[in-house]
Amino acid sequence: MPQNADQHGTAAGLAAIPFTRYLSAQGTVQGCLPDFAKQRTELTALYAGMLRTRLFDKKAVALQRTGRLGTFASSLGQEAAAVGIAAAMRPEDVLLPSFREQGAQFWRGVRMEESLLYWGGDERGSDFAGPRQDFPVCVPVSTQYPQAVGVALAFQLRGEARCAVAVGGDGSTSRGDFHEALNMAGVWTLPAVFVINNNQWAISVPLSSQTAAAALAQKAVAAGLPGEQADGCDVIAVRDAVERALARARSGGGASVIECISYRLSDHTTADDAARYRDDAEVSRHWAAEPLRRLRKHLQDAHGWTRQEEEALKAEIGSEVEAAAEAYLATPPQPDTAVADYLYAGLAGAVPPIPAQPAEARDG
Ligand SMILES: Cc1ncc(C[n+]2csc(CCOP(=O)(O)OP(=O)(O)O)c2C)c(N)n1
Repeated sequence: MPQNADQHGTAAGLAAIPFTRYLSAQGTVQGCLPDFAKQRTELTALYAGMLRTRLFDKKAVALQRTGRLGTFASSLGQEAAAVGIAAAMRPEDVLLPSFREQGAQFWRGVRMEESLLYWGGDERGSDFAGPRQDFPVCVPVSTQYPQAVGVALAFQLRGEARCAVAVGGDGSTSRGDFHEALNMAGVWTLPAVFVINNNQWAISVPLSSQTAAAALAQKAVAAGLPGEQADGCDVIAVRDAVERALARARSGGGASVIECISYRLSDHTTADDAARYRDDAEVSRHWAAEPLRRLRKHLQDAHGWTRQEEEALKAEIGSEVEAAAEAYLATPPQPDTAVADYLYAGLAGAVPPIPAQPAEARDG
């Protein structure tokens, strides 16, 4: 988190990179809240979206630990970024998520059991009943950015007022795809928003070993795009920053880069043990500023959020998560051949026969 940075102020030493935060780490308000954040209903919806993500996350990890789910990428501590991004989008926009944006997917209508099917290795989990045009989870790091350029170009060519929103991690900004995508989005003034979810780690690689750049948002500048930072544990800041970037893109102003600064409180995935490469004290420090606690404190102080309301919401979402897990566990598995069903329209004749090789070519 940049020190001596304030709302709409400038991160230390970065004249061109604005930084937005409305809720301090303690949940107190800084500056003047945007209109949506003055309304209790809006704030409780954002809080519910984050709680839904967290309770789902806990269940998914438990399912994996008991052998009933494949490897799972937790989003513990990153709920504000996911929910803030999705809350800023319109239904007709297209989300191109990485593998840690369950909260954004749920907000946009992806069902929890679909997500569990995906993490359970079932292709049907990517065939969302809800946001039909949203992209499936993207595991290859950084490929979602050039895909977003393609989507945004299609919107531009068709004259549609829609935007593509791609999300990736801090590590994803070290790959060529990221820079190529930003470059073309700049040249073609595309309606795209590139969100960097800077959770400080790319598996065991800390940010300091990933880049010498003082801010990842700075990487926008070379592509001629505006780049800014938001406190990624403040859902209000994320939604506000992404909303402004989307408004700009929708009105023909072109693409932007938003770096959301958060912290990955979990292991990288359930196949990882972060205790082997990072310090417990660092993790504990970040728990104090996590997104749910922050917004809950504000809801209590400014909107009279009660313990009863908290318990009722937890119970409601808890039942939703249990029902999704049951639906997932009750889904009959796909046949083994399904692995090829979603790769090619048809296999027969798709691969030309390999001509016989002369013996010397084979051996040499
Ligand atoms: C092209 C590619 N190379 C390597 C990997 C292996 N891999 C999976 S996640 C990851 C690190 C990603 O870090 P970051 O972009 O910061 O995202 P985070 O996991 O922190 O959300 C890597 C290297 C991959 N999935 N894709």
